[in-house]
Amino acid sequence: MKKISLANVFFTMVATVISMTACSDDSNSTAPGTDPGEKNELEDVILFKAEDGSISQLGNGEQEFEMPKGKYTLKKGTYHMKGWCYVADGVELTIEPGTIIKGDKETKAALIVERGGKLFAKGTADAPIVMTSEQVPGSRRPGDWGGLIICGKAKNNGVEKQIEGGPRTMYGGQDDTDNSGIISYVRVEFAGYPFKADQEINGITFGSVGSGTQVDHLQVSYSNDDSYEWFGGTVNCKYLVAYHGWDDEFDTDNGFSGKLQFLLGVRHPKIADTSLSNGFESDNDADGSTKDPFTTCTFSNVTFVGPIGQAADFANTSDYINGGTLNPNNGSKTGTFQAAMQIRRNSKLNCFNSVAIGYPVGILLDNQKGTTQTWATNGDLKLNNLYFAQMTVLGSDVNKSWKDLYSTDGTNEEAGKISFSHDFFLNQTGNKYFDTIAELGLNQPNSLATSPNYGPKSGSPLVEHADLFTDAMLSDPFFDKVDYIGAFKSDSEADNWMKGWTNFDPQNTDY
Ligand SMILES: [Ca+2]
Ligand SMILES: [Ca+2]
Ligand SMILES: [Ca+2]
Ligand SMILES: [Ca+2]
Repeated sequence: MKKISLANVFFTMVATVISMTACSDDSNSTAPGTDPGEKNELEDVILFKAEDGSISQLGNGEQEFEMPKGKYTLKKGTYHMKGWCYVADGVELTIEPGTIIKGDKETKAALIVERGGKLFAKGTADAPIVMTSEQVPGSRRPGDWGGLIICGKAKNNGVEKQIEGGPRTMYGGQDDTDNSGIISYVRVEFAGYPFKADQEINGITFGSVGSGTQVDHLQVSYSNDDSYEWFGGTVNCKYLVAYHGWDDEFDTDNGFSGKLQFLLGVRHPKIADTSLSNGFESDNDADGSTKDPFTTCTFSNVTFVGPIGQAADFANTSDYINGGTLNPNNGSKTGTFQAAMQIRRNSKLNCFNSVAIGYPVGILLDNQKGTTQTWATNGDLKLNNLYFAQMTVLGSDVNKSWKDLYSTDGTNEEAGKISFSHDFFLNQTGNKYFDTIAELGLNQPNSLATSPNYGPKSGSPLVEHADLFTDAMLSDPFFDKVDYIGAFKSDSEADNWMKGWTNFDPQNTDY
């Protein structure tokens, strides 16, 4: 770690004064380091000389770089991030809209907001902030750099823990309203470098992030681990896209209790993780303990697009799922797909008003560790108004079986009986199963087609529902009380909240 020298403290004070007095209202300014007459106020503080001589390198080049205390504004421009850059306690980092940060491959670059640090990454629909690969178009792969990690002081159900993936950063505390800043209109592409085997940084990791933090309009594409993972915390999130990720779309652990609405997860048929890729993968903790706070996050209006239907020849086998041309060959193992929703290890995840298509298993309420099925029976885990279509099996109680098997302990099966998960799904308010994806009337849910569109056509069974928000769990004003199931009201441009700021072809974008 970089030691904070007196010189740095001095620079910090200067930088703070400058950034507080002179950083607004000049959005037409050139990228840092391009004006030879002007010394960049962040030079040798958080920005350093890059290989091309410009002052555009975020981090001093060491593996771990702690930003000195102070407030910094990264002007709109393109930066090369090296190493693990800690937005440490006492640091406020603002990133201007339209900024592009390319993560260094050799140092597994990652931007890490620590407890007491704040990130204001507030892009716009027209000028999102992009954190992406430094590789040239055509050569980008999942895991080209680390990712974005945000850690706060909200509760989790373990002791203070070090965040997954290698960096020093601890997460957790007692302040559920903790504020880590604003992350809005941000894309994270080709992140998830495997630090060690099975120790990846996710696309975006939230460690005990508090409800004072604003999170909306995020797209994670081609992550080499989960697209999003929450470890405890209370942060609420709206408008999230997980696109062609490696492991799970939305992974929730360690007592996460946030509210989430309008989420899209889309699989690539050739990419799945050795741990099995699921839409939701949810644990109370790794042991399935009954530690408080429980994982009780509440999702509404999710659209999960699984691998079935993404390619005519799709097979859920290790031969087929080899990463194709996107395999980074960096040690991350490919695997197969499992469930749209795997809720296990005592999680009490709730999901309403959502649609899932084309997974090998629809729902897996897994009692291998803990008593998740009991929570479901008791109404502590609610899954209502869910429409599933074209799963190989609707439900299973046995992990890695891919069969509709009944089990109350996750291993011993009761022959000839349909699974608890299957039965539970069909007996909840408003849930329906459709044999084919086509019956749902989605415009074009194949992500490999020329013009994918995950919205429902008029007349779709997903639209024009009254009373989708009657459950008390959805009474909070955070939830928009909409009349449709899934992430989108329709297939029209007007209802496409992804318009402008998302990018579904980051491989070929000239950044
Ligand atoms: Ca993970
Ligand atoms: Ca995972
Ligand atoms: Ca997990
Ligand atoms: Ca997984």
